[in-house]
Amino acid sequence: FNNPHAKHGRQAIVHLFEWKWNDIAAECERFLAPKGYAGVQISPPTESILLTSPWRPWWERYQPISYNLCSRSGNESELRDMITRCNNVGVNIYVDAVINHMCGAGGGEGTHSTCGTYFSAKNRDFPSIPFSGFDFNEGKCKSASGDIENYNDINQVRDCRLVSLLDLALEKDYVRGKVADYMNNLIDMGVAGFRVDASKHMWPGDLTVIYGSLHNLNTRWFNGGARPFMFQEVIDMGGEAIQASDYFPLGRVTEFKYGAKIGNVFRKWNGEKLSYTKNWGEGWGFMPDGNALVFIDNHDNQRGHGGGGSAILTFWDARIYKMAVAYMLAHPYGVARVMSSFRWNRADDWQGPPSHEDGSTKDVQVNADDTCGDGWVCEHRWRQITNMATFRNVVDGQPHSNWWDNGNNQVAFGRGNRGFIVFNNDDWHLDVTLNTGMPGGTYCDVISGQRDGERCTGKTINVGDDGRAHFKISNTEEDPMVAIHADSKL
Ligand code: ARE
Ligand code: CA
Repeated sequence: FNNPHAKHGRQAIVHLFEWKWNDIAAECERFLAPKGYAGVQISPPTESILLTSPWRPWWERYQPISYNLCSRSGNESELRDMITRCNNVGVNIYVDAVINHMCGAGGGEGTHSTCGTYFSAKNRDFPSIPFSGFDFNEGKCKSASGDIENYNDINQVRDCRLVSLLDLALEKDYVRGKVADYMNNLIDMGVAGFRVDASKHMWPGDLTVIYGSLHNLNTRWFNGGARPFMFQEVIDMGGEAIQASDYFPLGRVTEFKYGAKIGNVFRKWNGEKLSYTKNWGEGWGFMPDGNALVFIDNHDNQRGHGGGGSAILTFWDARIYKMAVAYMLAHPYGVARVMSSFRWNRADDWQGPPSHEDGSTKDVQVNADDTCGDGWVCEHRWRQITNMATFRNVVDGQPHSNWWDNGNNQVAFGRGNRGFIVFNNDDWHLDVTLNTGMPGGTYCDVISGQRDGERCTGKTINVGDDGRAHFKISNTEEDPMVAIHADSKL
């Protein structure tokens, strides 16, 4: 369950948060495959509650009403078409699976769902699956309110309602079977794996049984016997009864410490310095490399939900955000996920994706210069980030090497003889000759530009036959970093 089954040596996953299936299909073909992204994490594809107060919040999708594949992103045939087209160009699809719960206890009764399916939150009745009162943990939960009140009580965290969301009795064979049917339907359509939402709130033993009944991946696109890639969303910042390690036997786990720490480093908060990241990864108390799914921000903590706090970097802090994403993509630790967001009014963290008056999601607008418009941020298309996703592919399998730092916030490191990156996050110039470990020649910096045939649209870096190169980076540059790799050699 730990293998993302990426094709063609591709490495980075991108979360196309709230994108419509048709846009994702087009993006796989026109951008993700040519640029070398390995896969896409998609928003939950099931039918969900439809909320109007506040108006169509993004989080309505985390409240399933049925397992019909009919959501704000599109219908089942659009989903199927997208999975097929992305697979055909070697881009994997990973589904955000919301299987811990259904909608909130106060979700009401009626057909206010994304495709009009009837449900009753009050009676715990979801007839289209069907789930009824017997299929929830009401009897099992011991908290006074029925909600999770104490994160240090393991039983509460797993058997009570997360923010009032009706908690499924995953110990029941019947419920496990319905959840597995839903996931198997997607596997058979060709998805490569799942982000398992709210994993902390499910017993590892229950998940073991469910995962055990999942099909192998579809052999139209994957090797026989390939198991789905599973990554569990578990927020473990330390100090709680439930730990990320409880989920290691089940696959990869989100490493939330990564984004929180890197935010402090690049913001220079709490005495952190870039030079302290020489032993970044397990040396910083993160989980074992083989278990980690890493990211700078996610759809929750970029807007103050979930874990991480105010240190989390997002596109709103574009300059240091690009540096942090570049650092993640250059560094060998973990499976890396890039966030792709929409803009929202920051006072209203609930605001859903760019939408028309009727609540339907807008198409993603792509500009002539490859950036996006109409409210879509498309961080994954920012040149610095796209080119570093390519860097990660080029240096795959190479060790972290040739570390240099100035004792402050200027650092550099390489990846064997395939790539080298230099950062200047100090308030003064960087001017230094470093051993890059790269073969001699002229390289194009993939941050300020990129190689275009024989020419370079950005800075050029000359590496001597001894592997040494001179780097000058002003602290006032738009992007105070330089990166070169084997494929950027002129
Ligand atoms: C919304 C409303 C609630 C309302 C509920 C039901 O905001 O007020 O009670 O609906 O009507 C998302 C949103 C929620 C939203 C929910 C359902 O973030 O605001 O609730 O959708 O629409 C914990 C979990 C972790 C979870 C975070 C957000 O452990 O799994 O909370 N993250 C995932 C998703 C979210 C999603 C859900 C789960 C639910 O990524 O997008 O919620 O499907 C400490 C703990 C963490 C805890 C964190 C925050 O750090 O260690 O475990 O995370 O605090 O409480
Ligand atoms: Ca639960």
